[in-house]
Amino acid sequence: MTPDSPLTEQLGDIERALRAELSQAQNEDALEDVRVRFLGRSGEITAVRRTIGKLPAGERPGAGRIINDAVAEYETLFERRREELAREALEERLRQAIDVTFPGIPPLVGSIHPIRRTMDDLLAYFERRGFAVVVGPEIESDYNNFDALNIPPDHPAREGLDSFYLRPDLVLRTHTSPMQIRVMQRNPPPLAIVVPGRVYRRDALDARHLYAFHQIEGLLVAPGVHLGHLKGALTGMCREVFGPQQSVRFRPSFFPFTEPSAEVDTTCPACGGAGCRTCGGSGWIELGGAGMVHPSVLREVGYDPDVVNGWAFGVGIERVAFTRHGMDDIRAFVENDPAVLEQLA
Ligand code: FA5
Repeated sequence: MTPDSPLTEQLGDIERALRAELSQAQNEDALEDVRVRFLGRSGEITAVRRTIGKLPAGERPGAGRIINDAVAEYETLFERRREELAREALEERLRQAIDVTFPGIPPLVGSIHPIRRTMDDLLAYFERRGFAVVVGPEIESDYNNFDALNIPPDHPAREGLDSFYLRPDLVLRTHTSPMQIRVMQRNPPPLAIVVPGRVYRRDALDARHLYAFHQIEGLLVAPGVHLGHLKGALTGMCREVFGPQQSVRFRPSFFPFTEPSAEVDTTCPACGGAGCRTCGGSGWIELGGAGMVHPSVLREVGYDPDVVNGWAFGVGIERVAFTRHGMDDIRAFVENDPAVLEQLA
């Protein structure tokens, strides 16, 4: 400050500098720094006030008023900048909290699990053909699960290794076939039923095996029933869920409760039949077992095998669903990864 500078000009310079600094200040702390430098006890204004003493006595009150007016103006500038910063801070917080231009998060929509859907489709196929749907307990007597099905006590499936025993006489059913016994014991022939349900086995987990999985049992008992009906029913079932292009084969096999017996295979969905790890190199995936109900089983429930005969099948639902969706590992159904389930929906 030079003694001959007019006071107002000097205050004008200070105001310009102050405005510049205020516009640079981005928060409360920076604002406070500016205040100290301009209005603080050792700030610029104090320096200006000190010069009043050097003025002639008559000019001092006027100079004091001019300075006070200027300070009042500076205070207003501070206040405006403070409000501006507060508004900006609020807007920033709101921007972070709700950006109305941001695409929304679509709600996750659930879907029917692919196992349930395949089960429903298989049941619907048989219901349309007059089969009744029945369900039964997952805890079974070993009589229903084994003995009544002509599975002798020395059969490997009866050893604890393959089954989960709860008591010496109670087992988590290893297949849906014990429902054949329950239904036939309570109902006279003819009958046509399908039984969906969960079954349990001590199998080692791999691309084709779970230790809790689902089966559908089918049972038709009436006079004159033959293997051709069974083959037709299962071929039709496969066409329904896979479409006509999928190959299905019937392979002679053995079950103690059917004679003759067959296994139903389909082309491996992972390799298209070339052979891969999923199908153990065979190119085929086993869907289920089937056959003509063994006369011993019919006799066991009080039916006369000379009057009625029947066919039965038990199909693994996971295997059907996994073929249907062209998967390479059955475990995906129980891992329940939402991304995978969404793809299958
Ligand atoms: C049976 O369970 C017989 N009760 C089927 C049957 C019923 C035959 C009526 C004759 C008359 P098997 O053990 O093969 O058979 O099993 C049938 C199907 O269940 C298999 O073909 C397969 O599709 C499925 N399955 C078997 N074990 C597993 C497993 N650990 N994980 C997933 N699916 C399995």
